[in-house]
Amino acid sequence: MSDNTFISTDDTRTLFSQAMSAMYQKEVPQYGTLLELVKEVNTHVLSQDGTIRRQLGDTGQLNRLDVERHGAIRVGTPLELATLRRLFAVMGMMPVGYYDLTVASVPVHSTAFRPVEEAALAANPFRVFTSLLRLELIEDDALREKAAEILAQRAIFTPSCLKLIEQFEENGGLTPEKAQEFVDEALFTFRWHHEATVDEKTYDSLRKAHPLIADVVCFKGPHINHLTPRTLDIDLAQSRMPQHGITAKETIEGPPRRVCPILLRQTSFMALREPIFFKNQDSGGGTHTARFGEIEQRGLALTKAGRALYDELIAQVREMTRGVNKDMYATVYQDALNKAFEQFPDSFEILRNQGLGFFYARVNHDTLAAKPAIAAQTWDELVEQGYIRFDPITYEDFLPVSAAGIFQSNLGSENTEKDYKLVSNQAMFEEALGMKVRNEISVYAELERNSKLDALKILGLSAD
Ligand code: OOG
Ligand code: NI
Repeated sequence: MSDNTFISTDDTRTLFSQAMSAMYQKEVPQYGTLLELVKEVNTHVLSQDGTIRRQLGDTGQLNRLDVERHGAIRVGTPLELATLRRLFAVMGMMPVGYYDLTVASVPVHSTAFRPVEEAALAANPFRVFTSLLRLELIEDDALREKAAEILAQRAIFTPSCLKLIEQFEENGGLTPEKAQEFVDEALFTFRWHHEATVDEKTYDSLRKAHPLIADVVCFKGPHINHLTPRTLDIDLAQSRMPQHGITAKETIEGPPRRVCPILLRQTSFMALREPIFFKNQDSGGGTHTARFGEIEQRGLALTKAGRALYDELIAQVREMTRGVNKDMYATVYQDALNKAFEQFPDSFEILRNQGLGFFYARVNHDTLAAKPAIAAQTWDELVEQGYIRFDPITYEDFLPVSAAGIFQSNLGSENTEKDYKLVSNQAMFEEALGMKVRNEISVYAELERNSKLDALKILGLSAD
């Protein structure tokens, strides 16, 4: 079979993310409302703000905005995680980054499956935050063994799905027809199931150990627990939520509002307390909170130095808000955040000059046509003379502290203050995954480097 009979992994990813969005809209109607709100806000921002419109256009993000989503799932065993790695590869998604959530009392570690190349990101940056339960953190031996036993019995992928993954791996691609079949089959894994696979007593004891353990262990599969659209103005979206009947959490996670957005800002709301049915139970049942709503605004990807400064300022905010009582918290937090981030430059030019963020180098073809004999020696001179423009590279990943805040605000309040003794264990996660995760900073560095090499080539200059 020749290569051009295969659909691109980008197209399979788009088919899948659209199918997942349609499925989630049916499962969680409020998600549909959220999509409308985000669309309304984005249309408003694009009509008001020419700079954002140009920047998104120049970095290939105008088209992707409408399809841009991230989802999240949680799995229970190394085999489930490793098979997900193979499933996501069919859609051109690689594991990027390692997140240790035990620091926030959540017994999982995670990665994000996402595309990494510039063209693939422009086509559709669909990402799935994927967590693996750390069973070893359940202290009670009997309960831990019981959880492992329950997980060992389930099969979260359909046989056809597994077969299509194998076909992809053997042939190096799927035909459009097979890709559609793959999407339908893969979707099964992420569906919500009202029937728990355990009886009420087992559910309760696992839930008591940690609500997340019950969420992972007691169902047929790793239901998608949220699907997040990207807004261009999260404050505006948040302020319009009540008009749409949505009550968001009080504070927005991540950096404060800025002229030049950095990293990621997120807010979420409880979506559903869903009725569930237990095994061996004819009537009644219980409820489970698994699914929620979330929106996010994305900004500049930071270099190692930029990220270190961000982490330092967030630590300062934590100091400033320690012990503040609940009623005052949102206000004090907001002030502390604004105050601390005065130390983070808020101009793209300064951020670039200080090496705090990553940027795409773009050639201005008009300048090149008007002045083809280039005398500039440095990047700064190329910028000054109008040959080159630097546009911010968007952060495509997650923030563990935000993720923890999101986890906690949606699990229900009971019993989530655990002091887990085990330290982060990337090696153990990678062994389960079956490969190493890509370091996110090096992914952005490569995007920047490639754009510079391309630009130099267009300008007819050498790369040294
Ligand atoms: C994942 C939470 C992390 C985010 O946006 O930070 C996440 C989960 O609740 O499973 O999606
Ligand atoms: Ni999320």
